Amino acid sequence: MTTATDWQPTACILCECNCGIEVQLEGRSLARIRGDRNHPGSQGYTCNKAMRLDRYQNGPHRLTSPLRRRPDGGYDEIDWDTAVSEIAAGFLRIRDEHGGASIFYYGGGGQGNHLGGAYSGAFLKALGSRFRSSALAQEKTGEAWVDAQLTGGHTRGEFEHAEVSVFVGKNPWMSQSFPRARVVLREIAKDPARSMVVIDPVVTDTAKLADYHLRVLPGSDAWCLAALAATLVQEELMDERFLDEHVTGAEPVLEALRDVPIAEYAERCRVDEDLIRGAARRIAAADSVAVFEDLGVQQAPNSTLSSYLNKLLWILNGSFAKPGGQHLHSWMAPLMRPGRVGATPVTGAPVIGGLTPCNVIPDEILTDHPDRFRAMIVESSNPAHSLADSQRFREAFEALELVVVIDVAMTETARLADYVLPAASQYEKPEATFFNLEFPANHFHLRHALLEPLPGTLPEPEIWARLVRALGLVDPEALEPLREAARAGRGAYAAALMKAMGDDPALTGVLPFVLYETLGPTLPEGLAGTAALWGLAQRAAMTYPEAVRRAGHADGDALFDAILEGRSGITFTLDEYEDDFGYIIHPDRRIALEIPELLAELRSLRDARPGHTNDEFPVVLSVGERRSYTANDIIRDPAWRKRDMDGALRVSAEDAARLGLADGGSARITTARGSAAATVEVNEAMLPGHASLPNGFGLDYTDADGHEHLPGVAPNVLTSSDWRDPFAGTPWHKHVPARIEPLAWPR
Ligand SMILES: Nc1nc2c(c(=O)[nH]1)N[C@H]1C(S)=C(S)[C@@H](COP(=O)(O)OP(=O)(O)OC[C@H]3O[C@@H](n4cnc5c(=O)[nH]c(N)nc54)[C@H](O)[C@@H]3O)O[C@H]1N2
Ligand SMILES: Nc1nc2c(c(=O)[nH]1)N[C@H]1C(S)=C(S)[C@@H](COP(=O)(O)OP(=O)(O)OC[C@H]3O[C@@H](n4cnc5c(=O)[nH]c(N)nc54)[C@H](O)[C@@H]3O)O[C@H]1N2
Ligand code: SF4
Ligand SMILES: [Mo]
Repeated sequence: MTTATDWQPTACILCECNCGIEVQLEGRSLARIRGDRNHPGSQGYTCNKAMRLDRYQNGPHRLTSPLRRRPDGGYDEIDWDTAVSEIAAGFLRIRDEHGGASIFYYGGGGQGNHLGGAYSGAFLKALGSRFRSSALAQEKTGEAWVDAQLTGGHTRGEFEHAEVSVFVGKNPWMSQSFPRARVVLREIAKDPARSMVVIDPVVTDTAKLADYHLRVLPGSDAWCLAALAATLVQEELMDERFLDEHVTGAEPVLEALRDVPIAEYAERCRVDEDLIRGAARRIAAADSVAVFEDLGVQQAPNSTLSSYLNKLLWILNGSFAKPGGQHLHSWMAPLMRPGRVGATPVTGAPVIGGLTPCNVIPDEILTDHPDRFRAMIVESSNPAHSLADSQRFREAFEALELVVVIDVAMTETARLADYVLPAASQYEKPEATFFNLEFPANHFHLRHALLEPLPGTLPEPEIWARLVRALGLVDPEALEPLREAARAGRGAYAAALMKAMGDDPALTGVLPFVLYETLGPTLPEGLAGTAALWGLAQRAAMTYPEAVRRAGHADGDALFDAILEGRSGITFTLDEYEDDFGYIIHPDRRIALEIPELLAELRSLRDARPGHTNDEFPVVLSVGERRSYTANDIIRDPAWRKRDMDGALRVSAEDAARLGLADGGSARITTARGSAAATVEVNEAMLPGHASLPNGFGLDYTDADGHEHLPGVAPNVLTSSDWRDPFAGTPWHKHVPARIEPLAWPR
């Protein structure tokens, strides 16, 4: 038994770093929190946000009973058996009437929880559902499309050791995203032998530490990045040997870059030409270059082209497969299905990595098309708040025949559901994420439950198992031999599983369910939900045999045991730098540089001008900036914040003077899609003509005293699902043309 004073290892769930933390409980509250030094990735590091996790775990926002919607829009509490059987019957009916492909799945995990979503596939496959999406399809799919062609994998920079670190539309001081971000950024800034390049219109906390701050005009990154890459080519600063030995298709790319008019493009992105050339020369002179692109380009015009161009920086420098460079890496489970591209049933939009672009979801529902989506399951996500055009999304939800939401809280999305299923929180069940993106040492952290599930709630693996059972499509008898084999031991189990899947291929489709039902009961108390990890551990050991052994695990079973035992996380693969080449999927293990569609877009920059503003909407509004107290929609209680309580609209002093806005006053923001009122903050970091609003605001919350709160602006009342990248369909949240008018002066 643990006592109240024990420090228990777990992780922070507020961003994809999932820093290891230790928690002291008082009753059911996370009373004290500190960084866990034994965590192999974060090594004791946390940011300010982790200390506030009790506001996620406890509060009146927690759901404690399955809910069923009444015709009048209210909800009745129902028991789990009723909920499960009605939901299963509802989906079976929709499958019978319209086919399983009309059942759409969204989410599957947020910043801290991917284990539950690993079980959803069994239910969906059993029904014949084929289309799904998640937040990744409104940020990372353009980059994934580029990566699929270059290498077939996902790359990450090794900032801890890079001589030059480049951040493109990325503010890691606030948004983190790689281990120990602030420590690493400070080290880079202090070390005269290392440099930092930041491309951002805002003087962010990261930009303040930069040696080269390329303060682009919002939405002009393609021109800036083209000029940077062109400098490497035109000044002959490339690593020719690397290109000869490790790259194919370079010539057409170099040819396109030779044609780039650098001085003119510098002017178009409003960055001094000498600064661009200086940054390019610094990159060229470096032994190692690591690059991180994020939402500032991924959610802005020309986003897929910008992904391509920034990758040219490290490729032309040959900064791959060496310390401090850019790396491919192993996966415990890939976040997207790599390389896969298909099309959506109604609009034919690109399905990249298996994900339907978030922005087309309403179009796939609000239509008479026979193949439209008719039903939806949302797990651990709040799309009615986090996807473009909240209003249209709500209309789409209302047009669906059946909506089920699995969440810990009554969210904006849950309020549109026919059934809401209450999940145990991430501190009440075993959890893990597949944000395992590091190289050469890649880590995986299984967290054990700190607390019993809140009464009335269930962990997702159990929810999905009940739903699959209720479908009645898997014969429970057929699982009996596997149960028996599992009791006999792992070796017997593996053999029996192979045989069972051979005898009945349909079992492969519901594998996570089979593992949960048969291996689950033999696992240590409380860990049944980790059964799917046994399968993933086997796969990792087969896919990366040497790297897994080098990390100290003899085989898949040993890896699985290490995962169950390693309370602070483990290293699951340990690579050597040369191994990077082995992760390239092309048979020649070379980077395939030519992407004709994007070279055509690069050429078309010549006749284009950055910017989408007009007389009616003259300001560029970035909707969804990461700040010190934002964490997507994970914490609803506004009292978790220590400052910026209203999520202020940041504007430059010039714009404030021109528009008649006062610091602390309020303003009306209007876009072609919507309108909202916000508190104004005059901020010298902003460029004239550019304003910003944070993400994670506009969530309603009723506190324990019954007071209702609705702080800040819900970002996506202002965005339109039409504003999106032509390749990947990713939204332009950072580039919304807007009008800002004074509403009132501060009192
Ligand atoms: N504190 C906090 N951290 C988080 C999160 C959170 O909610 N809060 N969320 C996590 C998630 S899900 C994600 S995806 C990451 C996102 O992490 P980031 O992408 O770093 O976050 P943002 O602040 O959205 O955008 C980054 C930068 O883009 C800049 N930008 C705006 N327009 C342009 C442009 O036209 N060009 C360029 N080059 N830059 C531009 C902004 O000024 C901003 O500094 O953060 C993660 N970390
Ligand atoms: N305008 C604009 N929109 C944006 C962005 C932007 O910058 N601007 N950023 C986008 C980005 S990058 C992202 S990643 C998305 C994020 O948006 P979403 O994908 O909606 O994800 P989260 O906000 O993380 O929502 C997590 C949900 O999971 C629930 N939850 C927490 N723990 C558990 C659990 O254990 N089980 C279950 N079942 N549920 C749980 C929470 O209550 C919450 O409702 O927002 C996107 N939307
Ligand atoms: S918010 Fe991210 S960086 Fe901060 S402690 Fe949590 S996981 Fe670590
Ligand atoms: Mo994100």
